[in-house]
Amino acid sequence: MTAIEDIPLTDVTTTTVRAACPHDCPDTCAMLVTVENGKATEVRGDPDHPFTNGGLCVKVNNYPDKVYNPERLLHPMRRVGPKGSGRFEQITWDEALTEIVSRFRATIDEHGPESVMPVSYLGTQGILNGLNVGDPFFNKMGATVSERTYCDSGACTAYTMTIGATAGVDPESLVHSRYIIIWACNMVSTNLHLWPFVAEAQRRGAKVVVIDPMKHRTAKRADWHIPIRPGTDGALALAMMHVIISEGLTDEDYIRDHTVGYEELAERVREHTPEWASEQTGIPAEDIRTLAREYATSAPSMIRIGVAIERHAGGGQTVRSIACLPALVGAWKNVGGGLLQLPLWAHPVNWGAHMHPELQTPGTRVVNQYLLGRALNGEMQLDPPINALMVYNSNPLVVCPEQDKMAEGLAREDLFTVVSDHVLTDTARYADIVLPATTQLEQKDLMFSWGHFYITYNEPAIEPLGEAIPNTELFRRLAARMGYTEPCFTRTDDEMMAEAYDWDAPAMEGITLESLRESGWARLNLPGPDEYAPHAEGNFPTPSGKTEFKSSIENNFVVPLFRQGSNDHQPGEHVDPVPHYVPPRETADGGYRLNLISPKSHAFVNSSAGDQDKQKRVQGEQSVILHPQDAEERGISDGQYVRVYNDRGQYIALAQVSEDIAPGVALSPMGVWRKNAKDQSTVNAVNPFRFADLGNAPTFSDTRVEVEVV
Ligand SMILES: Nc1nc2c(c(=O)[nH]1)N[C@H]1C(S)=C(S)[C@@H](COP(=O)(O)OP(=O)(O)OC[C@H]3O[C@@H](n4cnc5c(=O)[nH]c(N)nc54)[C@H](O)[C@@H]3O)O[C@H]1N2
Ligand SMILES: Nc1nc2c(c(=O)[nH]1)N[C@H]1C(S)=C(S)[C@@H](COP(=O)(O)OP(=O)(O)OC[C@H]3O[C@@H](n4cnc5c(=O)[nH]c(N)nc54)[C@H](O)[C@@H]3O)O[C@H]1N2
Ligand code: SF4
Ligand SMILES: [Mo]
Repeated sequence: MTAIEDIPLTDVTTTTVRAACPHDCPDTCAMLVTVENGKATEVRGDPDHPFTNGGLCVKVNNYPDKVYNPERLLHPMRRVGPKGSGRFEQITWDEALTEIVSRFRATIDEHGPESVMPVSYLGTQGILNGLNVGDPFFNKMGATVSERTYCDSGACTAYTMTIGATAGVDPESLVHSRYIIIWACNMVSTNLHLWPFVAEAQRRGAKVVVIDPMKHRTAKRADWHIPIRPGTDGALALAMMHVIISEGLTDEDYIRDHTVGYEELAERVREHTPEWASEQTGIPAEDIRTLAREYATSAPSMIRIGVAIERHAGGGQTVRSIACLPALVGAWKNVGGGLLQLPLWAHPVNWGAHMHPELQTPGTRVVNQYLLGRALNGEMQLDPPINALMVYNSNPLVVCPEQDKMAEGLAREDLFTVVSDHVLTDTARYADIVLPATTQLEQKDLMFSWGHFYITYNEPAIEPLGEAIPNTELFRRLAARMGYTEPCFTRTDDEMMAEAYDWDAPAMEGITLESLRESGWARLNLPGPDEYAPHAEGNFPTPSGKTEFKSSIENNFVVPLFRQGSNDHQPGEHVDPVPHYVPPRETADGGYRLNLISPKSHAFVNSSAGDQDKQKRVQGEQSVILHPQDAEERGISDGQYVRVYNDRGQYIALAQVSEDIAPGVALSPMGVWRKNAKDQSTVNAVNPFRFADLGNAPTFSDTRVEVEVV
């Protein structure tokens, strides 16, 4: 074979392929891939895409390194060493599939299909290869339904209860906002391509406020950073409403025409004075008044909530309260006014065609992945126990809480585990069979977005490496071996793509698969960002058609998208229909005095890229940021290794002492692999398994720890 450098320049065929970043990130960037003689040499952002605007990010701009990583899994493998050792031997696809299917069949025969459990999330966000790719297969099997609620499901429940499943504000309309509150979102790291729209608004005179325990990259660019105690945002929102109502800053016409339950809300917030909220949040009462007044009197005023807003006992009610604010002041009347959570709801994705919930046996057991450690190690006393696990698009050992219980469960000799991934992740090391998956450059897909109004087409740029296959092909092969004959199990990628969206929906007018393939992306057929004010005249997709201060949905629920389409066992327990305060669950009384939060890393996407050299260099090792006061009390100096611990577990972290973090709060970014950590455990070793109040959301920010020098 001729080495690339030996080929005369004139013989090199260079093409540019239109692709899409696959990551679970609101930006869903349009990528251009340079391919030279069949090898991808570069990725860059599409300069014509209004959101991507020519740039990718530190997580992805060396994507070819991920594709050609020498550690890539290129063949199926079978475990030969003890679980967790990472010792495997190469086998053929035929051997792998035969073994998987015979082990699945054996446990189904002996214990029933619920003894098999899939574990997956958003390793790729593609409609074909992402969230729902395995759902039809496991629904048909009757396997335990995997509830996947660790990202925004509590916020989705709360948001839907209040204003319905609406797209909310077009992120590009933010340039028109005059007052922007960025609430629990580190945009410059996690939603980078939205920042230029905020910066443009700021240039035009808008005030940008960040509410966050950490003065992070985004907060440093804001006009006002308001440090808050984690998990107390609900108190702040209620007190803002108290000020707005008691000082007559409401929009009476908007309230009369487009809301229900105002009397009950006004009654509820009467007791929630700024002084009361100050005690909960640590924010001076006068600052709370100023924030409420400025927010209510600037038009258009805008709130961007991050996913982190839901990660504590009262996360759901917090989002309920925040979602009431725009209607209270009539913010929705203007372009650039209102609330931005998940514009995903603008995308008419044909979810049913991907999940096939009708294949599910009614009454099938549901187990939440957030409890996976307990489900596997026996503490949940499941009957039947989980004897076979299939993991794809996820790395649960890093992203789920109670990491030690999970490691204990995964090490069970009687558990048969299959993992499909790009590399041998922490979870894959415990697998009995590992399967090689293609990366985005080797597979075809169509991308929705949870951060903007564009659909993006991902054309495969190169041939699959080794024997890697896309998830779609993996489930076609498995279904054939299991003898599943429904038409959905033999669909080609092109056929799946044709079903991906509801092409007849008004938002899809003028968009076809052919046009998408040609141009790489298209904006949904909605009014432009200079005109889009979806709720200027109300029209909320709630039962009443209004913002529901008092919700007509009075039971807790999980959006079916997060549970393989299942609507079983719904509705959940009764919920007070008027927003109220739910304080953090864990307090200093237990002896662990620091409130730990574990938001996203700057250089990883969840745990993805956590093993890539460049990203590891940028991110550094597992760290913990402490306020100088807290560090001094414990005799800790910057750069020292410390032990972070509570009753659930511990990990070793490099201490960073900084005024940027609020006193009493410790911050450890998530995503570091156990394999790369000092004592083989990372921040999720200490996080709790308990849910928040709505939508079975996680409580990663509702954790108490102590820290000591090692
Ligand atoms: N670089 C990078 N980008 C990513 C990801 C990644 O892993 N890395 N992951 C993607 C995914 S899956 C998601 S869900 C999004 C999430 O992105 P974001 O919504 O930005 O969420 P986080 O980064 O987890 O947390 C944001 C901020 O919330 C703060 N915070 C934590 N608890 C509380 C609280 O109780 N109240 C308040 N007010 N603030 C709090 C943290 O200090 C942090 O600064 O990012 C996406 N983009
Ligand atoms: N402490 C703490 N924990 C958290 C969070 C937090 O903020 N703090 N955030 C939570 C949130 S918001 C989220 S979204 C979850 C994320 O949880 P996950 O979605 O599990 O995220 P990743 O760890 O990135 O795992 C994705 C895996 O899928 C693999 N993958 C990527 N593409 C493909 C593919 O095409 N095929 C196959 N088979 N595999 C592929 C990747 O290599 C990677 O190993 O983590 C949650 N956990
Ligand atoms: S991770 Fe997000 S910001 Fe980075 S390239 Fe992908 S979509 Fe864009
Ligand atoms: Mo997420």
